[in-house]
Amino acid sequence: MKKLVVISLVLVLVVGLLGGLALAQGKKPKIAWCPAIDDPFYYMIGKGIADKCKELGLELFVSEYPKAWGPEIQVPILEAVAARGDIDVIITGPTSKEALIAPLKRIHDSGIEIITVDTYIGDGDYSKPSEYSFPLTFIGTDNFQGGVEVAHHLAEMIGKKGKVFIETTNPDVSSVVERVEGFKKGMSEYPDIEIVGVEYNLDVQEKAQQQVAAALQANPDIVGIFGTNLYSAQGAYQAVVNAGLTGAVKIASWDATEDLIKALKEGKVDLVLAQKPYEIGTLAVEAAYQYFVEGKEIPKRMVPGFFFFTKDNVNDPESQKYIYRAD
Ligand code: T6T
Repeated sequence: MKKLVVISLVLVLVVGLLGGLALAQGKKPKIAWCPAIDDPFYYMIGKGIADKCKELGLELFVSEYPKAWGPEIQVPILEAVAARGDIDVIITGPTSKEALIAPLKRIHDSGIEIITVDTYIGDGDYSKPSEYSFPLTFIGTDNFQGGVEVAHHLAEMIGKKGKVFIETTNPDVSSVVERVEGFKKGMSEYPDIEIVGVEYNLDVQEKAQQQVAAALQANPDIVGIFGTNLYSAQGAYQAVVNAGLTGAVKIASWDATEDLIKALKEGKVDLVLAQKPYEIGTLAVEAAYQYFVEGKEIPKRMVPGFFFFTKDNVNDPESQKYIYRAD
């Protein structure tokens, strides 16, 4: 009799435990998408997120698209989203490697999972314990490798010699920092190429244009420019066009906006690196689904590739899918 009671108790416990587990694993998360900035790249991530949420039957809240880049604008938006009380996971692109650690940690500690896309916090290695390893995962381009490859393409285009200039956004944003580092690494293989300057436009296209115009005045023999993101690149080629140097100064640009693709076709830009923002978005939602619904462990880093547009492939039907079109 005593044995029977014990067995029944154990059974009740096991069934209860399994039930609890099933509940924990079965919950469909409510997702919040908090973009870092109002731009075509982030629209494409948002489109991937929205499509995947629809496919998986997940509820989605989308915050405003900030009009400018930076923690001052981003943090209040994130905090307001967390304060809603109905969000299970926030997908966002931290606008600073350091300044976003504490605000995101507070949100995480309040019970909301964090997925960072495009940019990361700390050194981006969430697999080893640290003050910034709490996000579920980081999903983004291999920016360093992209920077290296851009350097080799640009070096070829300028005959492996001459002065080049880098136009970028911020010194503390993981994506563009890696692009600059990769570019410098790639260019270090060419003894006759000199990087004459790096300017930071804080993701403002007009500022990028002014900075490149000033750089061209200071160094009239610049032969190549690397614009590390879409506003940097769009500002850079406009400055070169205004200076009447189209074709003489080669432009390597990052981000396949319709503007940059048109400029490539017109010969105002010479290279465009396309990231895969739509895929970044779908992967983020799949990760949230697998974690919450299927109870799976999520890889701490996922890296969709990139694609280079040149004047030779820009009209290929196969290339068109890489253009950022959020309509
Ligand atoms: O280049 C992208 C993104 O990868 C970067 O982190 C910030 O700028 C963009 O959003 C383009 O404007």
